[in-house]
Amino acid sequence: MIWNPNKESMPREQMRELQGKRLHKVVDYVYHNVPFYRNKMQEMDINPNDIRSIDDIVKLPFTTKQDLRDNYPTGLQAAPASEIIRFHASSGTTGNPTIVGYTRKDVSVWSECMARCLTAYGVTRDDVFSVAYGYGLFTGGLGVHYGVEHLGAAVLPTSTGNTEKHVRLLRDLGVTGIACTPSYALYLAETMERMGITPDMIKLRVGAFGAEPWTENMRQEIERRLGLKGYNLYGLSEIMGPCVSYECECQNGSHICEDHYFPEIVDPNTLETLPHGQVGELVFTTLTKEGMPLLRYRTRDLCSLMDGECECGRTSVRMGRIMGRSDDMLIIRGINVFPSQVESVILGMPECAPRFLLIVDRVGNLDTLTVEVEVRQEYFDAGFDTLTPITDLEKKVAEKLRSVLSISVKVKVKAPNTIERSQGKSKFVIDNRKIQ
Ligand code: DLL
Repeated sequence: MIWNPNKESMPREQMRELQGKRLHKVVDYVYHNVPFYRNKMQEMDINPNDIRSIDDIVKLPFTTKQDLRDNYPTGLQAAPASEIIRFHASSGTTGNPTIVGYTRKDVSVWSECMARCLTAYGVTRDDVFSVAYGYGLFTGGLGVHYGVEHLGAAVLPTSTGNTEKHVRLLRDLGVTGIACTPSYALYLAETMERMGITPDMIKLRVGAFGAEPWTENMRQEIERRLGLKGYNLYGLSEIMGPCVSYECECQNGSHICEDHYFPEIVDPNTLETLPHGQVGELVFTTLTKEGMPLLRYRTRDLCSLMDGECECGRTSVRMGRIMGRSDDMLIIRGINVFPSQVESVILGMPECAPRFLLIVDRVGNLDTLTVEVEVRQEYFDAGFDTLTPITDLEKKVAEKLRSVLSISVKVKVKAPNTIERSQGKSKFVIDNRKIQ
């Protein structure tokens, strides 16, 4: 089944024509409503009339997360405040989150894309679907929730946490679909096993997994332990949220909702456009967004694009799995974490030296973050540990990190000069999860 065959299976020529028209419109819209874009375009000596077809996209300026930060909180918003009906926010690097405002039309486009995706997974009105992404500022919970309702299936807004209750609800309500991070799916499987509940005692058959990188091995393990078929779901808050792209039953790449989000792959160093098939940084232009439209937004995600009609009948360009990032962002339990956030906390604590190490691990299917930090020499020399026990300082740093990162962190305070110094570029992160 295809939810919107007019768009999802549109002949390529027609799609490019539609994209060209929409691109002209969105460029004209931001030119007149977002000073940031008007200034950039004037500097480059281009105006909306120079953008006539989708091929003209290469003439346009790029947008980065730094641009969003510099224009915090709503400097890139194009719609008037009265038209905004919702905000979401994603983690920033050093304090400021990225705020995204949505108009009613944006939320409706988003829900429709989510319905396309759920239909591609085989979800119908007869399903009961548990949404176990976090509800709140994160786009996962509400984004999928609205899609399930738009499709007409029944939504169970479980969010994260209270996993045993969740398992009981899955069993008692005969829940057939679930959306969550792949690592939470494994944690759920573990909880189920501990409770003595086997896959044949529940009715789950479809899983929508994303918000963090995962592998084919993880897919097989989740499928076996939960007794369902697991599909990839990709998205990012700056562009919309979940469902910028989705897998179909062929599971050969993820179909991009190309009538709304135009994809490009560029070389992250030269910013030159790369041909489909080559791995590079994924860049999106929103073609229909009203709240905060973005031109050539650099996602920092590395992947490749695939042409050609898929056996499912959809004609949209597909993207391969995310193979890494061109920046240092980590995704821990679905939360975006930048080493620079940790750095800013540590620099703000007089007891700590500006020397730290992040160790990411996966313990029993849950990601953990340990931060090792050195105490300053003067504190150490002053018999610091006898005055303030190390455990108190560890607790203090952990609390501060938790409030900035929104995840719990284990902190180990170490004696001066014990964290390894490297000759060249400092190595701040050890990621032991091996998920890529
Ligand atoms: O993670 C939106 C989302 C929610 C997607 C629920 C899927 C399901 P952000 O918090 O802004 O938004 O994080 C976006 O997460 O740039 C990728 O690096 C990563 N990411 C998202 N989906 C996938 C995926 C949401 N399927 C960042 N595979 C993106 C790999 C993913 N990485």
